[in-house]
Amino acid sequence: FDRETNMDEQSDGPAPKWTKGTRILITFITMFLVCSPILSVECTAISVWPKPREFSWPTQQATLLSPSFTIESPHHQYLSTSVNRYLNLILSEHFHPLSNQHVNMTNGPTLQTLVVLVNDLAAPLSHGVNESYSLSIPTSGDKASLIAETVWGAMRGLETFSQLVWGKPSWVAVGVEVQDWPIFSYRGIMLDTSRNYYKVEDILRTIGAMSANKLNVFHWHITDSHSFPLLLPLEPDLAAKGAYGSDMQYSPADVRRIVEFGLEHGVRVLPELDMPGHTGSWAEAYPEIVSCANMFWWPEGSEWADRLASEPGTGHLNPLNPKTYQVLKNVIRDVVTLFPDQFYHAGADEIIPGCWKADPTIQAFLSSGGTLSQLLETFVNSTLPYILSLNRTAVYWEDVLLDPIIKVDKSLLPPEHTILQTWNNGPNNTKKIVSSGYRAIVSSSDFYYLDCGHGDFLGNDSQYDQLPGSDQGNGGSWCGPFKTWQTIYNYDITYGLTEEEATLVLGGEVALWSEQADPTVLDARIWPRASAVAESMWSGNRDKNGMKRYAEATDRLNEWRSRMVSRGIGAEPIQPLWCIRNPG
Ligand code: CP6
Repeated sequence: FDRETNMDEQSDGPAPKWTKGTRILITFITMFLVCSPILSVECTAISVWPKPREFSWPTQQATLLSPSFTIESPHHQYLSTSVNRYLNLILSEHFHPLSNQHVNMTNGPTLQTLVVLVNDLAAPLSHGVNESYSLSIPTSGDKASLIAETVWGAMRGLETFSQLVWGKPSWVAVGVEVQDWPIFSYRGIMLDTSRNYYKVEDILRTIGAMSANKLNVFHWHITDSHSFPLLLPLEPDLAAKGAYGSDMQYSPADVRRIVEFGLEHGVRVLPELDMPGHTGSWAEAYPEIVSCANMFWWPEGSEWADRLASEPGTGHLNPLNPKTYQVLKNVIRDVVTLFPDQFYHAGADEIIPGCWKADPTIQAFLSSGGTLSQLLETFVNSTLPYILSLNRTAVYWEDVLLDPIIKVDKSLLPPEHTILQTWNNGPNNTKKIVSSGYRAIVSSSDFYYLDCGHGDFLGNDSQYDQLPGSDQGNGGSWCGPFKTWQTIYNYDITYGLTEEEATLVLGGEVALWSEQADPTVLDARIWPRASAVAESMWSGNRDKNGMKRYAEATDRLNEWRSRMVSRGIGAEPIQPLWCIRNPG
């Protein structure tokens, strides 16, 4: 109560000549006047994250939200679930903002209803679906209205509305007009569940938080060299033998729950079973189709690149073994059955020459004049047509086009069915991808990798190794410095592109690789830094004059981080509370 009304700053304080009883009485009367809805007072801030494209609140007015407030909406399998969830949240959240802002509390009618109208109830959740909405909360009358083209846009608008409500009793901003739509249609987070296992609840919590940040693609890097946690009906041995344990698997029912939860939150689930590299875990079930999986040491003279995956025994599927494709046919079919999304992530990053070369049949192929790129081409040519025949658009890591040694000929990658995801070396790679006619998803590791902050397994190249007293070679930073939220926020994913090239950039994605992350650090590693990418992708990182707006964003991000915490997301602080209480 104190914080909402900020009494200390409002009243001049009682005159000392009055008795203690009178002072208390006056204090109570003042508190009543200040907090009753008839005065203009310094009150709590409202802030929306990500910032809407067009937001106006000229009167800075607020009214009480009726305790019997309701949301009226057309019936829809996922929208109705979402409406119920938001209604419960709005009535129970009572968020206390951290800082103060001038708000005119009106004595108008309480807000009774939010009416939701959707033009096209049938549009499915798919890439490029219209997510626009307009929200109008008038100063008179007791109804607000939310109009959206699709149910997915309506969900974005419900989130915005929920952020315009605060306090106990609940106040809601009125005289608000919002027109909102995203800049980029692909706004994602990648989570690696192979290096360390995450429970279904951790994934659901992440998807829920994504939705609150208007992020719309959960890229699930399910399998890798370290474990194979996905139970596939046609190939159950892969998880039975390759998971960390029977209690560390995702069953088909788990997957359905996650996909369904995504739909209820307007978040697509994009599956990735990385291949042909990063498949050491497959060797537990099928040692005959994986090369180098059991290579726990590297020969004298190996290039550093031979170890770039920071893991011994990374494992590569053998493109020359017909058995590989028998297994893959089942695997791909199962994945397509489990995951309805139109995109299918086919992996194909970090092929390491030394790993393929460890296999005798591959050795023979290379000795008789075959090339490493031909091996990858064989692999892509034996899997991509099948993926496309199942009506999917393939997403590959950029390496298939840009790796200096092992890449495929462009003719094997039809641009209308292939999207490339960058991760190396900043914006130049994006330029190479889009100028070759491919659509791009940008995840540049210099900006968008959320892991790091710890020493590596290789013990090389740390700036700290140079410091006196350091245990040389025992530090290291295998993925560069920790990325701050500002670094993430300020990154322009279409930097250096022509206008036409920029249209091929679908959006951006931050990635949490899990060599050094697991559920104990999940929320704080992702939030609020993924909120930075969320705003940057939704409404940009610049103000109306084209200036970077991270300074203005700081106050809102503080509020938003605090609201996320009150919603059960363990987002880490970006500043001490002192800075928020002492602005400027
Ligand atoms: N695992 C897989 C990884 C990485 C990639 N793919 C990775 C590479 C470099 C850094 C961080 C992560 N751990 N399968 C690259 C896409 Cl810095």
